[in-house]
Amino acid sequence: MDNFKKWKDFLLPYKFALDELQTKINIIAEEAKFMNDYNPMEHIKTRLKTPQSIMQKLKRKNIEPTLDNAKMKLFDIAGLRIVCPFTTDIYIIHHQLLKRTDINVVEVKDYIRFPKPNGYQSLHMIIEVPITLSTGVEHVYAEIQLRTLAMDFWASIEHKIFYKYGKAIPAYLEKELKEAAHTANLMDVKMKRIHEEVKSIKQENDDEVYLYLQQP
Ligand code: 0O2
Repeated sequence: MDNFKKWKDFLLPYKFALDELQTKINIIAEEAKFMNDYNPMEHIKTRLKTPQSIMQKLKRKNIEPTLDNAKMKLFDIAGLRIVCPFTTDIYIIHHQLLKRTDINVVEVKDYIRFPKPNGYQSLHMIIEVPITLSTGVEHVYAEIQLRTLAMDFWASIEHKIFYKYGKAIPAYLEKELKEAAHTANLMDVKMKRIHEEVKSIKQENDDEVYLYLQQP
């Protein structure tokens, strides 16, 4: 079998897993909008790791770069990122995913409560998705990353600059990176507080209008 066909066959179930997951996540968002008039997700992004990136990751982890090892030892070949307005939304979606019976949550890495040393924050969920193919059911691993907009801003820029830089980052830059993550975190906290205050002002106004309308 030529190399291209081999990779195409290997990656196909991961693509299907992403298609299925995306549909499930869209339904969660649609239902929330319908029930609460609020969407806990800003945007969703999916990506399949490239063959080159799969092999590089195996080598980085000192694992022999074979397709079998990729299948058994890498859990983020299929990746889905959910970017939320607020941290509270992340944990709400996380709980909804934990309750589902059509996927199996294998591992949760909470880099929000316990950020990485460089300041990276996100909630990672490794899940197993059953995919029904003509040949039978295949169980495929996928990684869901949940982040706020501020965390995503930090992580996306950091990924461009440093992630996989391959060398030790100078200490003063590492410190600045951490400070930037802290600033992103402060912004999350501030925006959440403003949101809560606006909600309570709106509630007071609605209550006043209601009482006014109740008057004889
Ligand atoms: P890419 O290019 O995004 O695909 P481990 O549990 O440590 O053995 P792993 O898989 O490295 O193995 O787990 P981890 O730490 O949960 O990282 C998984 C993914 O999270 C990474 O995938 C990144 O997408 C993201 N990530 C983790 N740490 C950082 C970080 O410090 N900065 C940024 N920007 N992203 C991070 P890949 O395959 O490493 O990279």
